[in-house]
Amino acid sequence: MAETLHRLRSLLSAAAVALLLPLAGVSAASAAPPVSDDPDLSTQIVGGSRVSTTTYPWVVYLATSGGSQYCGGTLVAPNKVVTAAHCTVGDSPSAVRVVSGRDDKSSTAGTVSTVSRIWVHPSYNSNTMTSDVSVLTLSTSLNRTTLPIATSADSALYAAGTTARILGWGTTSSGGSASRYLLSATVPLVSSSSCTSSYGSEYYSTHMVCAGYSSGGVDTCQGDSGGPLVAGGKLIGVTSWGYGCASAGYPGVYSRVSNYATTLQAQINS
Ligand code: 4AZ
Repeated sequence: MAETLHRLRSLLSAAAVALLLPLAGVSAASAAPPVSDDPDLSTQIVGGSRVSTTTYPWVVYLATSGGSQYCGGTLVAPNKVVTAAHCTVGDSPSAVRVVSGRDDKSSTAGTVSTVSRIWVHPSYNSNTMTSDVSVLTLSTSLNRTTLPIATSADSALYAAGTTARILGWGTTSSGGSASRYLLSATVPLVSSSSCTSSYGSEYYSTHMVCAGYSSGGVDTCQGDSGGPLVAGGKLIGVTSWGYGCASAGYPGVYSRVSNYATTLQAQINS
């Protein structure tokens, strides 16, 4: 599926960044929280802890027809899910399932929805990872709380240092195994100048936003792609890429939802 190719690209991209910016500095603005007091180290992944879809009813995951989770997503209307283009590009709607209301992937809780349409941003570029957003239309509407998307009026939500929430069922370390349970953490948004210091020309400030502690330790990871970055009660980012996961000096990179708001909202309303 699309995600597999992205993992390869992430590795190549990481190597290129390491070669180009071997000593890229990042201002030490925020310290990561201690990890030693985590009450449950078995679920302590990239700084995450277990949460429930009862608390976050709009977080969903994408699965194959065989039920394997491979990406995240956000319910933004009763029949619309925002995810990453790299999660869906080239896929047939019949190959995708959207699972909602299921904290534990090993359970049968919640709802498995089929998909009637996949829209991939027409400007999505898998080399630059710009316009990494996609909208799925569900065959049947869900009765679940939705999350609004950030618009151009929400620039304040992108201020450096803003606390944002990440959620997903992805891997608990770079190259590790995926989480059985929904995990979540908060991370501070990183300024565009700092993210450029990390990633150089691979970071496109109009298309992307970065989040993470300068010391690393808390991050999204493989399989979290497509899932939400949330602040101020809105979807401000879509998990997209990064150099590994939770590495010091290399924050997670998210599609900047406000940049695509008009285009996304047209799809959500259609
Ligand atoms: C991925 O490959 C991926 N640390 C997602 C998020 C991040 C890196 C890779 C950010 O799906």
